[in-house]
Amino acid sequence: GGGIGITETWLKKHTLLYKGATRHPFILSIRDGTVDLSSFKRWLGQDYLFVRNLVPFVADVLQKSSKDDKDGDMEVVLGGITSLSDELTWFKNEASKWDVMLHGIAPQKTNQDYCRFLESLMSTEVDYTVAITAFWAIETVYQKSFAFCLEDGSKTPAELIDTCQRWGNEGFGRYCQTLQGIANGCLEKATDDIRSKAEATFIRVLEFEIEFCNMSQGRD
Ligand code: HMH
Repeated sequence: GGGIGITETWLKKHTLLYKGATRHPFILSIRDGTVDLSSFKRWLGQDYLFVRNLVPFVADVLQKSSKDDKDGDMEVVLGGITSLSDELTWFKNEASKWDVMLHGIAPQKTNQDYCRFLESLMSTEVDYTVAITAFWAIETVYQKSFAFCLEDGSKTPAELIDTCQRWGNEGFGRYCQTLQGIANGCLEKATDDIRSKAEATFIRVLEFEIEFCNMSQGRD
């Protein structure tokens, strides 16, 4: 820990893409209170399906973290799985509040593509460093996006505060920083080949996150 890590240099290098994901018009519409409720409901249903697919991916990250001696990583990733379990419960409650029928929802193409990408990262050929970097990026985009909707000056509608709190809370922020520290530690020790694969994966995650927001707005 301490100092500037490799992920921090990537966040600077790919600022446009990172802002594209964390300051997406969908997020900005939540923050300024102009969000289209049909977009929000579409996001809710699709994100529930996405999180269901995130579980096996993170279970694979957990398995990869349990190989060799990845000091303490396994417990952090295990905590991540617990948090996804809570998220699934939350989605079910939230969906019933908004009259969204989770059982009847089919994944849209962008969602399918993103989930297929997650599946590709579950291959034994994919290094732990690449997988944990992807996981850090996936969680961090939501943390930064929703925390922005809670900052001073935001006009997030009262009924969406709970959603923003889900990922925008300080505890989730600390968890994302822990993931970032783990990713940085792995990346420092990694070969150039693995490091460049991890960077390409990070970029791909940002692109998928942008597409996911586009999809939620019906602009896919
Ligand atoms: C699309 N990205 C998407 N959904 C989520 N729930 C997260 C990231 C964070 O878990």
